[in-house]
Order: sequence, then structure tokens, then C-alpha cells
Amino acid sequence: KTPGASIRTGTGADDLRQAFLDNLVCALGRLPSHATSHDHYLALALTVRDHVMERGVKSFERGDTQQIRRVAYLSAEFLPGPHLGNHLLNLGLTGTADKALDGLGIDLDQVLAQEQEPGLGNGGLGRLASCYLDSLATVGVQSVGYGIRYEFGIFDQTIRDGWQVEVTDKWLHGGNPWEVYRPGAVQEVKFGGHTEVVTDAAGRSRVHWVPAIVVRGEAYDTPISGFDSDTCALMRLWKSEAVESFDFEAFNHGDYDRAVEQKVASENLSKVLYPNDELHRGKELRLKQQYFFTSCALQDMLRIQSLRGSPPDSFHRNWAVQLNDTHPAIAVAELMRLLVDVHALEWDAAWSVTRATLSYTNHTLLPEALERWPVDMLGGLLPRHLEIIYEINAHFLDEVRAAFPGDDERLARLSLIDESGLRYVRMANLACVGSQTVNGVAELHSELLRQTVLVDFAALWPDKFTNVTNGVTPRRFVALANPGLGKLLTKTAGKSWPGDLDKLRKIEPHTDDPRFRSEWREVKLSNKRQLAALIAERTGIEVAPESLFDVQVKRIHEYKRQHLNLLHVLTLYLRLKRDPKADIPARTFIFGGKAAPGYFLAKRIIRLATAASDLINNDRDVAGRIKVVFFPDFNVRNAQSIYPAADLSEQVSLAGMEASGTGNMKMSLNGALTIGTLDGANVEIREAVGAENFFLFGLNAGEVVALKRGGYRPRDRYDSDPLLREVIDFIGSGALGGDVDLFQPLVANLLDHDPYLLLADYRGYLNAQQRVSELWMDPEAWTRASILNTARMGRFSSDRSIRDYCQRVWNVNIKKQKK
Ligand code: 26V
Repeated sequence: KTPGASIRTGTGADDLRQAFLDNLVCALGRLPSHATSHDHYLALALTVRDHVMERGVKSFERGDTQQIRRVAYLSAEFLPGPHLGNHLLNLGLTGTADKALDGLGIDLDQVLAQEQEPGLGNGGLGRLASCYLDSLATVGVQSVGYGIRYEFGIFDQTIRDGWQVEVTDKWLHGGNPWEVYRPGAVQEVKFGGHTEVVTDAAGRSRVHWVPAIVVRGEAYDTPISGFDSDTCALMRLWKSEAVESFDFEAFNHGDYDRAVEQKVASENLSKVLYPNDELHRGKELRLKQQYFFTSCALQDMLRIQSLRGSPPDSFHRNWAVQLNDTHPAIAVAELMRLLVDVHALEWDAAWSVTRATLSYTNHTLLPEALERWPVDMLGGLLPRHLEIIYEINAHFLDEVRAAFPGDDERLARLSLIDESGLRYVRMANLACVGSQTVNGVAELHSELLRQTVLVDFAALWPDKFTNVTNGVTPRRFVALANPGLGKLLTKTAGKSWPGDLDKLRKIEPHTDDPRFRSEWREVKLSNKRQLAALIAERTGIEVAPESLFDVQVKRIHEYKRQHLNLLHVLTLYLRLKRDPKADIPARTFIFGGKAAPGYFLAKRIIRLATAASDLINNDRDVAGRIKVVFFPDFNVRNAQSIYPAADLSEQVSLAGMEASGTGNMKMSLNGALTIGTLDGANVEIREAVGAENFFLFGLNAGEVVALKRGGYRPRDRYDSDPLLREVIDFIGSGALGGDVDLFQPLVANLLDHDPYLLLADYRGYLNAQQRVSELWMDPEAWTRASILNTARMGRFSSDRSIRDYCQRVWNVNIKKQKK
């Protein structure tokens, strides 16, 4: 035990209570008699942080003395969710904390509810980064997650008159007890200006970058604990500040505006997260953000390794750097700049180091989502990097010419510069060229990457490509979110499952035990009751916990096809109106998700969901049969209440569009059955849980391509299918939401374009939903399938993903081997 650490990090309830009270008084300056729930939260967070910090310090010390290769996960987004409950779980302190607070008459749940979650990401990509930090710590790999400390994260969503209204996220307003400011880790980042060739002391020609602006990067560290592990991950986020707070000359001349201009511009860099899933193309501030955090991260890594006494040409032995999508892809040029210009390595040596260090994960096939920056913009902001990119490109294209002589078209496709019109730097190409390994996030996605967007790179370097299927942490998304299920799993499969998810297989033999089944149903029903209460609180809608909870929660996007789900909802509604006695089991349709503020159709889809909700929930003819809920502000905290209550998981994206999906894993793991297409990780989930426990429908990726190539005409489907015609006409009729024009843009889009083939998949989807209803009416058979979903989802733990990365990509050792 660390000397002097006994009170602050003692693990008994009395120690914890004393440390809590000390923090309340000494750190927060609050009298226990006057403290609010929020004060209690801050005091408990500081107490728990001590425990995490102690482990973190020790594990980093170990990493340095043993010169262990660390993983740096570079990501513009992280979505950790509330920390406190998760740390308590990982440290095994939940019961102790409960007892400690109980002794003071304080309710732990009320304390946990005070935390503001850091919404520093949009959705799947950011949440994946956080699951990976959790797993890196859990399996015992030394790691740092580098990103941006946005002052304003993803907006909070409210619903007004059925429309999404965005509210600024003020996650830092109540104070953030988890982060520690690191004055010693400050970095400077340059922008603009020009380059010069200078001769250094050794008589060598070197390029010197003379910037127009310099910005300070300040490091804020948030420790991330692992489950039952003495390793900690670190999330190091960078905040931008002005190098000097004032332009004193301007200040002294009374020009106050100009005096603070620079300061404001510098601070603006890390102000706000772009709510992407929408085009941020050409937004210079976004490129500045990307370079800012990437440069801070790489400089920080060089600093840390020099503290180990390791020279710059050993960078790749100290660090494995993962690029989470192309957002940090400028790292390829920045690492070259640091090695060549700052640390005086020869070009070829630096290039070997760079390529041995970096790896790139692609997260989308959507062509409009592939990042490219206008050459002029990049050159204006990062003049030296543009030179470096040109030089990398020259070497690279020589290599291509040698492999494919005379193939100019291939050369144009592979080039780092798109010259087909206005000139762009292609960030995915830059990432591919500069990386050791390139991977997709599910088997199908990785396959399609090799066949489509990166086909020329795959032909050139087939061995560079691999797959690592995404995973999710069972700690947050089962043990923490679904304690009822957790208890049952522990009772049946032993207590090691959260750290060894394949153990869930052990519940399979109990599938046919009627007692086990009824306990299983009881857990689900209890979760549904809790969600029903939350729905009533947030929306005023009363839903029946016994009804089938049919859930689609994720960002709103046309390719994810929430509107296909709504076509089914409205088809059922019309059927019940026509045939009130129809044998349809009671269902509650639950939607949730944010739309990018500028995404017109996504916002209309939300409006369609709320209009359906208003109409259906208030129509006495269908009372007790179907209900529709749009759950506002889907975020990590709300997700933790929703996933455990899902009976049916809607994963209905058009095949070939969803890279992986991770909500699909979270729901299946919590015992939901999936209705889905052969897209992303759905394919692997279906293989794992068994085709008979999954409701498959729709075109596959190959059929989608063929149909589009053959000239798809959505209006023909409308003309030939009376049910489809009826439901589309209904949406366009003004019966929903009152206004005839309200949904015209959606209807016109479907009839004239239907880019995501809803009308082609409509019938298949209805049929699959019919099979859902039939199985639901046989509770024993449904429960059986539900149990098997959970039992067979072990391979979708993010621990498995991280082990795959360690083996296939990073070449680092895992401390904790599987027992
Ligand atoms: C970006 C954009 C920008 C332009 C408009 C359309 C659009 C659509 C999607 C995106 C997001 C791209 C990156 C991303 O978040 N991908 C998600 O990554 C998850 C983690 O790997 C994965 O589970 C999701 O399937 C994938 O969409």
C-alpha cells in the first residue's frame, strides 16, 4: 500500500465514508448539513477518483520502467457516459459506496443521477472509442486516448411541437471532478505562414516553418478504470488557449478589440464539437481542430518517450498509433514533419518509422462521408504539411508506376490529390499510404472496403488489409445498465462473465428450464416497468410494460431507415382501423436519436415519428394495441435505460450502408431479438445467435447494387402494392400532423428517388414483422430465443475486439491472458 494512502484509498465502508466527508469539507468547502445532492456527487467522485488515480499512476510507472509499447488511440470523439457508476463497478466498490452513503442517509442512485455526461461525440464512432479505452484497461494494455476537450459537446435534444430543438450542451457548468489539468504537458501548435530552407549547425539543409499563428494546447487527463484490473487507461483531451492572452501593443494603443481577437480565435478551436453525420466539408475550423489535437498528441508522445530516454527513431517501438477514421489522418504528415524537420531524421528513416507506427480504421463506405480538403485550404493552414504530402505522393506514385506500368487511370485514383476538378487532398488515401494496417469494423464492411472505396489500395497492398469487428463493453451495457440480468447471469454462469464474456455460454443449458425462463422474463419485465416510468416522466405517454417493446435508437439518418420502421407502424395502424379484431399483439414502438441540425429530411423523419405518436396514442380505436414513443435526447445515460428494456432491436439499414453498428450488439446482449438486414455486424450477430433466433429480411448488399444498376423505379412498387400505396397516401394526406405539405418532401423523395430502397424492402419487412408477432404470442419460444441471444453474444465484447487489435494490428502484449 502506498504510504499515506490508507484513508483516501481505503476500501472499507468506513474509510470511504470518511474520505467522502473529508472531500465534502476540505475539497468543496461544504458543511455536510448544507450539502446538496450535487455536492454529494462531487465529493464521491473525488473520493473514487483517488482510487482510480492511484492505480493509474502505478500502471504508468510500470509502463515506463518496462519500456512497454503503448497504444495511442487518436479520436476526434469520445462518448464515455457518466463515469461514477462505472468506476464503482470496475473497482468493485458499488456495495461499499452504497453502505458508506447509507450511513449518512444519502441515496447512491440520487447521487449518480447528478452527473453530467461528457457528450464529446456524435454516436457510434465516439462510443466505440470509449468502449475501447474501457477494454484496453481491462485486458491490461497501456494506452492513451487522445482527443479534444470540447467546451460544448453534442447538443441536447428537446422536442417542441413535435420538432427537434437543439439546446447547447453545458457539460462543464457544474464542474468536472474527473479531469486533472497537466501544466507539464502543454504543447504549441502552429498554423499558416510559410516555409524556408535553412542550414543547420551540422551544415544540413532543413525546412523551417515560420507560422502566422501559434496556439497553446493544454492537456486535461481523465483516468479510465478497467474491470478488476490494475491497469488504467488515460483519456488525454486538449483544450486550445492563446499563447499570450493579449496583444499588448494593440492593448496599449487602446485597440481592445484587436487585443483580444487573437485570444478569442485561439480559444475557439476547441469550443464546439461538429455535429457531423452531415457535411462539414470545407469547414476550415474542423481541419484546424483535427490538426490541433493530432499535433498535440504526437508531440506529447515524443515528449513521453524522451523521458524514457528513448530516441526519436524508436518512436514505433514506444507507440502504436491508431487513427479512428480519417479525422486524425493528418498525423501521417505531422509525424514526418516532427521526425524530419524537428528531430533531424533522414526522410527514408522517418518514413519507415511513420509507417511502422500508424494504423487506420475506416468507419464508413458512404462516399459523401469520405473526407477531403481543398488543396488551397490545407496549404494555407499547413504549408509545410502540403509540401510533405506532395513528397509522400511523389514517392508513392513511383511505387505505383513500378507495380502497374502505364496505368494512368489507376495512378489518378490512387493519388493523394484528387485532380478531377478543384484539387483536394484525399484523407483516406493519405491514411492508407501512411499506415501499417488498414481495417474495417465488421467482416462485411471490411470486405466491401476492399472491393469498393479502397479497391486500388487492396490490389497494391493486399496484406495491409484486415478486419476487426467492433465490440461493446459488457460492464457498462450489461452489468451497470441491467443489474437484474447481471445478477441472474452471475448466479447461472459465475461471476467472471463481465471480464470473460464467452462464459455466457454457460447459461445455454438452462434455456429449457422453465424456472430459469420465468426468472428471465421477470428481469425483462422489471426493466420495461422502469423504462415505462421514465417514458411517462419524459413524454407524458403511458405505455404497457407487458406489450412488445420494439426499439430503434440511433442517430437519425435516411440510410438507417427509421422511416421504414414508421411505414410498418402506420401500416399496422391502418390495419387495426380497418379490422379492429385483427390478431396483433400489443406493441410499443420506441424511437430515439438526434438529427444533425442541418439535415432536413432527418428532421422530417423525427416529425413523422412524433406525428404518428400523437395520432396513434390518442386514437381510442387502437388503445391497448399499439403506442408510439419518441424518447427525447438519446445519449449514453438514456441508452442505459433503454437497451435493457428492448424486446425487439430494429437494425434495418439498407444492406451495405451501416459499417458495423454497435447498438445491435448492446440490445442482443441484453436479450432482445433482432429484426434486421444483412448489413454491418448484423451478419455476424445472426451467425452467432443462430438464424432461427433472428428475423432477417431485405435485399443483400449484392442485390442492392444490382437493383440500382438495373434502374430502380420506386413508383412501380407503389403502383403495384396496395398496402404500400395506402400507407404512403396516408402520410401525404395531411391526416398526420395536420398540414398537407408537412410530409410532401418525404413522400416525394420516396416515390421519385428512394435512394435507400425502402419501397423495395417494404414487403419483406412486413413479413418479418409478422413473424415477430407470431413468435411473441408464444412466450416460451420467445424467451428461449431471447436467452440464446444473450448466451451467444460473447464474441461481441470489446475485450475481444481489443485482443484482435493487439494481435493483428498493434503487436503488443496483453497483460491479462484469458483464464
Ligand atoms: C458521416 C457522414 C458525413 C456526411 C453525411 C453522411 C454521413 C454519414 C455517416 C457519417 C459517420 C461516419 C463515421 C461513423 O461514425 N461511422 C460509424 O462508426 C461506428 C463505429 O465503428 C459504426 O458502428 C457505424 O456503423 C458507423 O456508421
